[in-house]
Amino acid sequence: MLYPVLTPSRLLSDLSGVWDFKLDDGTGFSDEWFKRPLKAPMTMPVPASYNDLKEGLDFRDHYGWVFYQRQISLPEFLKSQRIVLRFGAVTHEAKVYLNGSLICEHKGGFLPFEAELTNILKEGDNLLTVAVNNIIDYTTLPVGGKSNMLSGIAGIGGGNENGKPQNNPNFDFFNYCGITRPVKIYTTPKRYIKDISLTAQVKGKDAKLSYHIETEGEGKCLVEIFDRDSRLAARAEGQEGILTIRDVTLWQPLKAYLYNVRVTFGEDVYTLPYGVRTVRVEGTRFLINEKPFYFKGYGKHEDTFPGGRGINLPMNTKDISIMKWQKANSFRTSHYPYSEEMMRLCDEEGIVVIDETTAVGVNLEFGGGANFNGQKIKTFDKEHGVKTQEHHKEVIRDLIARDKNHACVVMWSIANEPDSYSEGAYEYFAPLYELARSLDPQKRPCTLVSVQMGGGPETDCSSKLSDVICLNRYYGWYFGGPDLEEPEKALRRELDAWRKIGKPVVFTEYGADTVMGLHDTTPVMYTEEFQVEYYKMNNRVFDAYDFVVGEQAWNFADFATSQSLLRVQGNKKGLFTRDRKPKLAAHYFKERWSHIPDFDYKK
Ligand code: BDP
Repeated sequence: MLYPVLTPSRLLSDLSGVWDFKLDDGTGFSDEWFKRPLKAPMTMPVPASYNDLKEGLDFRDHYGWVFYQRQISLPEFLKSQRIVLRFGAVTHEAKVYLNGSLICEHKGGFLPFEAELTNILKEGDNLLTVAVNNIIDYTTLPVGGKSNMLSGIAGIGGGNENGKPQNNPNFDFFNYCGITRPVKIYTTPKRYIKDISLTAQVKGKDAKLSYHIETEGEGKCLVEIFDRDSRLAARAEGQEGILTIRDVTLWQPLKAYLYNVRVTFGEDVYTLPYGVRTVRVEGTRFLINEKPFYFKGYGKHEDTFPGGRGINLPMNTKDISIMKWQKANSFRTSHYPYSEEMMRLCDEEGIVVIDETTAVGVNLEFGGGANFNGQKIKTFDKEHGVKTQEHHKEVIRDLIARDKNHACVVMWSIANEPDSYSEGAYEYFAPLYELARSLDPQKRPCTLVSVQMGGGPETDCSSKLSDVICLNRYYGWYFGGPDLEEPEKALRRELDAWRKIGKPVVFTEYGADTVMGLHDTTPVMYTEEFQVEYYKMNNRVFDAYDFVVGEQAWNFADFATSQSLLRVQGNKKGLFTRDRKPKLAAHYFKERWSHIPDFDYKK
């Protein structure tokens, strides 16, 4: 799927702004709010999550539908063009109406979707209404349940019944919702370029690029590649073929280099920035451009105040600047695909990305299987367990369609902390890996991110399915903390077991909650000193194992969650506060990572 851009043949218009907005009071659909202007609407910025933008729990914890509305009109001179309405993301489900008629529906809150407006736009004003649903359940990704409690992370609980229906997320981040990414209208000629796929092979100094152009309609295709100085580097005709770039400049972590691939098809022109690099796993090494790479970085969230999960371009830029200050080179898009704008920025800045689906919470074992009111249901129980597999496939399809050309993406994460160790897990996951591998033209490595209670290589189906073993481990925090000695031994024992399967291991999460400003001479839990000691212990162990090829701290920054006894106005495991001020551990990692090279750290 192509990102909408302005080109000599395509017009682009951004519908960001203040829209009309209303929480559904239960009559939104029966009274057909989408048919006429909303009565007594509030104002609401688009794009943003709505939850923190008006005061009160009823608003923040609203359960169900909300309505967004505005008028749109387009200039007459666009009549000859194909006109497309495009949403970057609407969390979690959308129904889009134009002049009172449903024109498209979409499930899944973190990937783009489109509706063609070409023959349905009227002259003058058109009423655009978007109904947005924030309900999560056993069929959605992320997974959640319904409760009458005002609390709950993954079964840790601790809330009070208040009788109102609530989302009960089976995951540890606030269920921010709304139209969270840009809404755009773009045009194309009637015969147009639908999609572009590129794969590079590097031979000596040259790169061979296999390309495939999908078009609507027949015609001639021209593909030209320009270097950064706008010099033609390669040229070919036809919808598919091979281009040779001589003396190629590779895209490298932290040394990005992007070519511009310009495709011309009849009247349509589209330009795609493209970095040439290779990636593969060999034995216990993760090779980028054939050199062993070491992941230094974090799991992140798209989470800022007050826009929630709404796109925040300045913060994205700031985050990458901080990463570079700290000598990090990578992050994981925990626990959902990030905005296309962030992915393009990572291509530009040379940040390496593990690209994750929305599959978080596919695990009903959290809290001892007591989540969702203590029902003790097995995750893959045919009758009562999760019903996410079909949607999971859709998400994988759409994610790869969106991100397949990004140089920054070096691995797909199929899920975060699923129940990958109990009955039915292999049968659930094997087809998903197969699908990802068949769809990705670049054949990137695939992984899933394993939860600590899943045990080791014998029980976790990741050991069979994944190219890289990704571990979320909390030795010295949830497991054994505040003691760090016994947890260190346990971590070593676990790594001794993983060594036997001969695959690279990346720690995709490890961390300790730390409230900025709490200090002590003895490192006690929640102080900044404890966080540093915790990381020193874990990192010492990682350094002792040559097949550990990466460390991604949990989390880059503090972030919002549901309320519970273990969450102090959110999750405080950030190396940085939510407004990006460094804790002691941020300085510790800056020092550590300045001594760890991006390549050849472990020979
Ligand atoms: C892991 C989850 C992550 C949580 C983290 C934590 O993958 O989303 O935020 O634990 O507890 O289980 O901080």
